[in-house]
Amino acid sequence: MTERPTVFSGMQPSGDLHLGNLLGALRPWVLEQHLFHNYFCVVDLHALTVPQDPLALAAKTRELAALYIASGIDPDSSTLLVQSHVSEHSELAWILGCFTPMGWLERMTQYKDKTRHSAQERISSGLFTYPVLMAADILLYRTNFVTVGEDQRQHLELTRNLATRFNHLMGDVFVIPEPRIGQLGGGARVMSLEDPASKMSKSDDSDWGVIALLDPPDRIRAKFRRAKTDSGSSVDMEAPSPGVANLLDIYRALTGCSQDALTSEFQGIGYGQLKDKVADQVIAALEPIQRRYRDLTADPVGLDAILARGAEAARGVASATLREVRSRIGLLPPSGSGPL
Ligand code: ATP
Ligand code: LTN
Repeated sequence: MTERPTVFSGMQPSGDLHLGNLLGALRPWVLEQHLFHNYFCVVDLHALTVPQDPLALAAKTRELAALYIASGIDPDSSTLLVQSHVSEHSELAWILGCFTPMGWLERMTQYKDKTRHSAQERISSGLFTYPVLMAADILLYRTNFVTVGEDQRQHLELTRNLATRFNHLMGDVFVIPEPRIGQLGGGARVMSLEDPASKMSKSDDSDWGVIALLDPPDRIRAKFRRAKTDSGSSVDMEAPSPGVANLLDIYRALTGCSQDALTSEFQGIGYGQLKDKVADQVIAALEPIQRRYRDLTADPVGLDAILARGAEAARGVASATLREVRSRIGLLPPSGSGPL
């Protein structure tokens, strides 16, 4: 039997998970889970790149793990882990950082976007080296594919370049991973309901543009009713404005319907009706996730046991990769761990 390719992916336990995270990442993970050997990670060390309240971070870490499972990740067939539980991530990140030219990090658009309005003194160096830790996450597991939203493409490119550079300088150690982005068609990038020119984002200042996965149904409906469309009143499928196109994309991503079916359902209908139909689909998709989430969080001990099991399994693979890296670059093995 041939080995299934490895997928590694992760999300930060900061802010509330939203519909963009679900359609851009979580749902593709779940739908393709049976095709791959999977690692799904709660990247708590990445969350530290901006200030966090300690108690809230711990709670968010459990919450995110529960949302992974509630959304359909099966912890018996996929490895579910918390990044900081496997210290190899931090160690490899340091080593890789020493192989990363500053210029590569200076070109990262996410870093530039996130720091544009901040004074230099307030930006942590962790935010700058964020993509190196992400590369370490991925490379530790000899990952073949990384399933993420479009906005992570540049980070993936840096991971590939870094792995290629290391292999070239030190001999082949790393598998070069490939991005797996927007394989499901529409919905690869969900836009804010308030400002359809920017992506739906956890760090959005206003809550009205963002559908949180744990929002109650009436709040979801209210947010869709307020969603920005345009000065028209009914759907023109030939040339929908960005706000309308975003609503149609969400509908298509959730129902999996074809473009023809979408056109016959929505051509010429009023914006009010469009918004209600999309809200209905979102509410129906989130209801079972919210129910399972409540059950899981009622048993934090059970959840922690799942995470302990995941860390144990991950450590086995991660430590083997790190051992090889250490040996290639000339770090002396600790006594008792055998000859170089
Ligand atoms: P922040 O705005 O604080 O950067 P975020 O909402 O972008 O947070 P992340 O934790 O950075 O969320 O992203 C987790 C995953 O969700 C990534 O794979 C990312 O590509 C995907 N993702 C995030 N926002 C969207 C979106 N609006 N549409 C599609 N995918 C998204
Ligand atoms: N930067 C990613 C989160 C992340 C990640 C990873 C995704 C950290 N490490 C490894 C895939 C693989 C984001 O989605 N914001």
